Amino acid sequence: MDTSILSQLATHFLAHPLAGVAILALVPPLLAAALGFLLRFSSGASAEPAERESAPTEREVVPEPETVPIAAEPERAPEPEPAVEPARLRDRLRRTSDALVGRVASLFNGRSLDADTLEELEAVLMAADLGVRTADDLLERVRRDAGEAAAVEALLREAMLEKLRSVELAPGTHLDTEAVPHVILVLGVNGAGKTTTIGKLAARHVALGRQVILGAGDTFRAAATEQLETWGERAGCDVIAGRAGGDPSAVAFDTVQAAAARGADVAIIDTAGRLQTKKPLMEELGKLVRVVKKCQEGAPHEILLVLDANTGQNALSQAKLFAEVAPLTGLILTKLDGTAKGGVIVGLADELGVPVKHVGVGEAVEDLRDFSAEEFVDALFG
Ligand SMILES: Nc1nc2c(ncn2[C@@H]2O[C@H](COP(=O)(O)OP(=O)(O)OP(=O)(O)O)[C@@H](O)[C@H]2O)c(=O)[nH]1
Ligand SMILES: [Mg+2]
Repeated sequence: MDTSILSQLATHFLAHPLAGVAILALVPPLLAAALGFLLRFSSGASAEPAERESAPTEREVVPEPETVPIAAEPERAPEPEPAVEPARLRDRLRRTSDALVGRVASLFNGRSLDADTLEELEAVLMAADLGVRTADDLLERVRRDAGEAAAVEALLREAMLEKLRSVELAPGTHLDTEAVPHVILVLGVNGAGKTTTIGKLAARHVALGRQVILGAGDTFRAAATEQLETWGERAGCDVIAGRAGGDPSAVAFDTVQAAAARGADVAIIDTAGRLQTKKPLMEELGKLVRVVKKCQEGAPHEILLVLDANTGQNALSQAKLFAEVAPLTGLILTKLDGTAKGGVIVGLADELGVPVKHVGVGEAVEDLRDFSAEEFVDALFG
């Protein structure tokens, strides 16, 4: 624009009667803005809005675990977790393998199949927690079919595989669901590993993109609810809890209702585990199953019995008692990593015929394995 035009405009503006008022009104805010600008830069303050510091977000109120950096950079994608190689089943089943296969192998080391070695084999099988019936059956097969010492191990392997195959699920179906919500009841005596197994199971369903709700049906022990809540937090799922000492059936009912209302895919209900010989517990569990049946058609879709492999033959008698109060749909045998009594799984398969869904071979989430007869026998026999 021509400067002469600008100077003419300025002259007209200044000659206007309201020019002084306009200048007086504009100057203070302009000065304040300039001063503010200078102060911010001279103090080295960041360009973040002041409200960020005075009003912390919810995330900042909850203390983060120490390993999580407080000033995370939002725009950078998180580093992928290094894949944890799950421990080999063979390593975890080492003690059972030694007690069963190891002893059979050393028994026949350089010896032939005769009355003496057969008697010793009987003792080994009886001590391997297979159960009397199963041990007898295996011995009978060796007598009838083995012919020579060198064939015994392969024959035992084949016979055990056959028994275990009758209780395995089709590969890839272990976490299948039937309905929304798919309701799972978890039973078992004190310390069998119910709550831990529920935590692992929940984490596996969540990893498949499913919404999971847990029910703290063990209302008899205060710590039981806390333990389940810890697993719930870890797996990223809600926990429905009741009053301490309250009615476990009411918690089971609330859990199924909440799962249905929230559109959850899976509801897993924990239960108390007093000794199976105490009648009231069994009555309580019977009632709980009836209540869950009334909540939703088809529920419970699964009733899983958790058994501690360390209890050996006792696991078999526990299973028989639980089967009387609830129609068991699956077994989970835990703590196979720390016991020589894992042979009980063959006895369970033989005498109970209830599918073995999972086996627990450690305390981490990835230690809850889908049961496969072939993998199991391979791990035992090497
Ligand atoms: N080594 C090993 N430990 C396990 C396994 N499963 C569970 N445990 C441990 O066994 C202990 C008992 O497990 P819980 O899950 O509390 O057992 P529970 O059946 O809920 O016990 P109650 O609530 O008392 O009835 C815990 O220390 C678990 O970490 C497993 O597969 N291997
Ligand atoms: Mg528990």
